[in-house]
Amino acid sequence: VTVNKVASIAVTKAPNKTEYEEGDLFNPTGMVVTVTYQDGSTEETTAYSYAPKSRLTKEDKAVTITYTGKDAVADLAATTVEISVKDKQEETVAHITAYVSYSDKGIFVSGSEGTLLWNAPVTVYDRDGDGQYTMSDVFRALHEEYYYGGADGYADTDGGWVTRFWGVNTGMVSYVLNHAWVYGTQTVVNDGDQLGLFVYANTMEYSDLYTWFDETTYKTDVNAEHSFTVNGLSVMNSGPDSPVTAAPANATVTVYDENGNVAEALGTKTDEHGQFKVTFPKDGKYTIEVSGTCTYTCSGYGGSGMNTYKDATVVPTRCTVLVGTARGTLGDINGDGVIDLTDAAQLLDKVTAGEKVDTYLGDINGDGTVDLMDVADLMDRITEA
Ligand SMILES: [Ca+2]
Ligand SMILES: [Ca+2]
Ligand SMILES: [Ca+2]
Repeated sequence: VTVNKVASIAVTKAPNKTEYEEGDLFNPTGMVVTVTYQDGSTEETTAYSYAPKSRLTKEDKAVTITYTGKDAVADLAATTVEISVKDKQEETVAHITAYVSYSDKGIFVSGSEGTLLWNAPVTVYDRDGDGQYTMSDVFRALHEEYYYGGADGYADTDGGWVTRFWGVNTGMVSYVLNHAWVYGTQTVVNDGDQLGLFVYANTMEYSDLYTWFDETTYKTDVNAEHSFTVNGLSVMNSGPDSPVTAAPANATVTVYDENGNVAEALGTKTDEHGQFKVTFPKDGKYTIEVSGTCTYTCSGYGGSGMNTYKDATVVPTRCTVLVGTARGTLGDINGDGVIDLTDAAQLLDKVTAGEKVDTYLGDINGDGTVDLMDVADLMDRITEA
C-alpha cells in the first residue's frame, strides 16, 4: 500500500491582517492553508506552524508557514505569506506640557503615586475641544495624571469657575500663571508654562503669600556662599495689570540633599528682602524649600494703603541647586558622560541660538563667557583627543 503523502502546502487565502506596526505580533486569523497530496487532491488544513512568533520588526517581509501534520514528503517546502511592517505610529494627539505646583494650606500636595506636586509636568490636551489650551484643560489633565480618582476629581463651569477640585466640591483654589495674577479657568496656557495652585490657610484675610525663586535651578561651587532670592505675590491684593508683590521675611528655608534628607546645618530664614545665603560644603544636587510663615508688607487692592501681615502662611516653593561636580563636566554639553562631536554640535546650536550655557559646561577657554571661540576650542580638543 502506498501512502498518499502531502506534496505541497500553500496559503490559499491571506490572513485578514497583513499590515503591521513594529512590535505587533503576527495574527493568522482568516488565513486558509491548503495542502496538495501526491495524487493531486487538496485539503484545507490547520496543521501548520508559523514564524516569527516574536514581535515583528521592519525587517520582517513575510511569515513562513510550515506543515506540521504527518505523512508529508521528506522535502516538503514551507510557504510564506507576505506582510508589511512599518514604524510604530507616534502619539499624534496634539498636546502641550505645563508644569504645576500645588499646595494646600502651606504644604505641597502629593499625587497618586507619591509625586510631590512641585513643578510636576502635566500633559495637557484640548479636552473641551474649544481649540485652545486653557487653565480648565490643565486642571483636568492634572487630575487625570496625578489625582487618585482621576478626572472625576475636577469640575468647572462654562463661565470659568472651579466647582470641584481634588475631589472636593469647592471653588476655593487659587492659581497663578508664570507667577503672575490671572483670573478664570478660560485663561490660555502655553507649552512650558508654570502654574502655581494653592488653597488658602487663612480664609479671614487671605494673607497667604504666593512665592517663587528667581530661578528654578541654581548652579554654584562647593564652599562658595550663594545668595538666593524668593519673590512674593499677594494674590488677594492683586488685580489685572496691578500685581502686588512683597518680599517674604522670616520664612523657613529647608535644604534637602540628594537623598531627600534635610541638611540641618544649612537651614536658615529669609531676610526682609526675601533673600538668604547658603554655603554648600559638598558637591551634589540639592533642593531648597521655602515654607512655613512669613512677614510681609504690601499695598492693598488697587493701591489702597500699605498692609503688613505677620505669620502669614507661605505658599511653599522650591528650587534645585547643582553644586560643584553636579553641574556637569566642562565640554560635556549634553551631560551623557562623554565629550564628543555631539557636544560640539550642541554647543554650536546653543551659542548660535543665543541660549544661555552654564560656563561650567561651555566656557572651554575659561574667559568667563560662552561663545563661538569655545565651540572652536571644544572641536580642537575632541579632534586632538
Ligand atoms: Ca480647551
Ligand atoms: Ca556629551
Ligand atoms: Ca569662553
